[in-house]
Amino acid sequence: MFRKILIANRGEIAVRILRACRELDIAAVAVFSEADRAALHVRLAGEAYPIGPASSRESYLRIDKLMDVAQRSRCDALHPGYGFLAENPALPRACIAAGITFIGPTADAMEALGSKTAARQLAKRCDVPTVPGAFDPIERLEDARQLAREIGYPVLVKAVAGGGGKGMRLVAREADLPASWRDAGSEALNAFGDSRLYLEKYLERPRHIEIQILADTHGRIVSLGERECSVQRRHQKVFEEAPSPAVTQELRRAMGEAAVRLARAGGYTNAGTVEFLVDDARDFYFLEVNARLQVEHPVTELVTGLDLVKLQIAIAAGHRLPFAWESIAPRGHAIECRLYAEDPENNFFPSPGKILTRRTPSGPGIRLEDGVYAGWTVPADYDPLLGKLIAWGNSREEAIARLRRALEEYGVSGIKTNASLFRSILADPEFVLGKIHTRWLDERLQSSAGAIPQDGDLSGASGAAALAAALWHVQHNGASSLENPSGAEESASRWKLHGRSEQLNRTPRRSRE
Ligand code: MV4
Repeated sequence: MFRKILIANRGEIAVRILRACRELDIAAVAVFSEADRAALHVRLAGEAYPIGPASSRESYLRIDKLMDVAQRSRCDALHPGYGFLAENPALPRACIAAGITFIGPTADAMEALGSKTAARQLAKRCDVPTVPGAFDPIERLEDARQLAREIGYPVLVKAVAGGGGKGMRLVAREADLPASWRDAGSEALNAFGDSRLYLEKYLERPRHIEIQILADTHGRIVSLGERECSVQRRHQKVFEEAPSPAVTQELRRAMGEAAVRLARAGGYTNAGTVEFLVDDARDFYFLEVNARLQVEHPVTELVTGLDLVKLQIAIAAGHRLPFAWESIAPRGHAIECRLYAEDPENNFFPSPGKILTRRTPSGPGIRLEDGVYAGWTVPADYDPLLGKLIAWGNSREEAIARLRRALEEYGVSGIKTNASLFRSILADPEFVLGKIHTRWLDERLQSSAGAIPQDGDLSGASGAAALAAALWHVQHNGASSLENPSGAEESASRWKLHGRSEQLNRTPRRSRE
């Protein structure tokens, strides 16, 4: 086993990996940019070293600096987390050159799957269904036009180096193809340094369902089942759950077998995710492979009882997976929501800043994975993910009820968060019935623009009391006496409304009542 692991990441995922190291009695080394000097992952690590200025280009993306820290602190392994360099084959290559074990797939496997068209070819070769479309990059617009005519509109123009919706354009008719082709190409060049494009038939309202796999270095590959990730906002996942309300045992087996075949053909090792689109007929189509641990891994952990980070470390150390995939069936149900420092009332604009107070939920079936603390300033330099709140229940209904309850207990002041969005989604009858698809949330937000039922809505009876309480406070103590001096508090939960009415009851009788 390893003696010391470098954690080449920040935020909640760095904290998650630190915890696994601690449980395994492996020393951990954190790295930090100037903006993260006081970050939680730095405080929890036994050792931490600076790697440069706030800009991730000059810190978390600098392979040379990471290798320098790893060698000087005598690490024997490196965990990349997700994002940053996690899927960049140059990182495992640099690790090999430095004699450090990379906790993840090989550079070759990353390369084989990093090109979307190469991955589609691989899928075709091992009988994994793909969406109709190109299997090679398309160089000329004329060829794109030809193929689009054959498969029929609408088509989706995608970047060969893509992923996550960047460099992607939906094209409804031939007249729109030239402009979309140009735009997608320049966006892809900008985002990936690679302007190559291809296209696929556009599926209208599929579900986005992904299979978690684990592969050891001795040839055993197992599927840990699916995660349903259809609730997204502009290609950003908002909710993830396991199992999927749409997946039957037969479909789970078929998708799991397809994912394992693909991983085997790609020479894949360690933890990975195979993404699929699933249509109403429950036909599934391969989309892409994510060659890393994913943000939403905890929902799989909660329904399988496995610790994916510890398993990643064990696999990298050459251990054999101690189970067969036939033995893994999901138990109960888990739902995760991603807590962002964002303003839901201002188009989800990032809302970095100092966290004044933070109340964390707990109780049955609740897990909070976050990387922040009260008094810390969320930097504006990175993705504003604060962390994740995950609920487990015996049934989907119980998991939803627990997540709803935990969101009432959760509260942060000083910055805005997107927590009100989750409260409203969890109350949506369509979501509760599991009738969701990849465009569900965007369509819902569009149709109710500005009318998202906010928790803490000031129209109801308790809302009126809360408003009265707030006004009373302002009149008697000035605006600065409010919990929320800058008006930057998230929408009040019922918990907070209750707290305010208590405050109101404690005040001297003479001025009211
Ligand atoms: C698609 C698709 C429909 N048809 N491809 C989104 C990001 C990347 N992983 C691939 N994605 C999709 N590819 C075909 N042929 C739907 C998505 C998709 C999506 C599209 C629009 C709005 C939200 C979406 C969420 C997930 C997936």
